[in-house]
Amino acid sequence: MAIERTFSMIKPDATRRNLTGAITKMLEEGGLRVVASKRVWMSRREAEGFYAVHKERPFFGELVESMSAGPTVVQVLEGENAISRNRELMGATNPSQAADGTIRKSHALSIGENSVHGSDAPETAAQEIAYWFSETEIVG
Ligand code: RTP
Ligand code: MG
Repeated sequence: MAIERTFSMIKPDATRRNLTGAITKMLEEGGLRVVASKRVWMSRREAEGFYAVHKERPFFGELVESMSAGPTVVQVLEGENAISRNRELMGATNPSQAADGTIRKSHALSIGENSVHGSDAPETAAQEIAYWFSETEIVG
């Protein structure tokens, strides 16, 4: 089993509803450890940079708007197979398709306001962690 790190966000739709603790508890109970965490209110420019891979997608404007509409909690999570484990705990992008017990099934409002983000591969995890954190902010 590989100990990995992944990047996670508790999105503005969730911080607005005071769900930071509830979601973090689901991540911790799912076997992941929070090794870095901070609350940020991202600018439109930061949201555009973070989601640059989606810039041609029809939902890009809406995504940047919702991600800069309030505070986000950015986190680094560590654990066995953390990348895939976090994606399992999150559930499907569209909450109507997410499995019971997942974060999105329990808390997401819609496909756009879906409460959490998690990196999808080792390369994106490394890039996304470096986008928000310096090495000294991560304490394993
Ligand atoms: P994420 O990257 O946020 O962990 O989610 P994901 O892999 O499940 O979804 P992805 O396809 O990477 O899309 C990134 C985020 O864009 C928003 N989205 N909106 N309105 C729409 O049709 C739509 N599709 C995607 C979601 O907030 C999604 O998490
Ligand atoms: Mg994605």
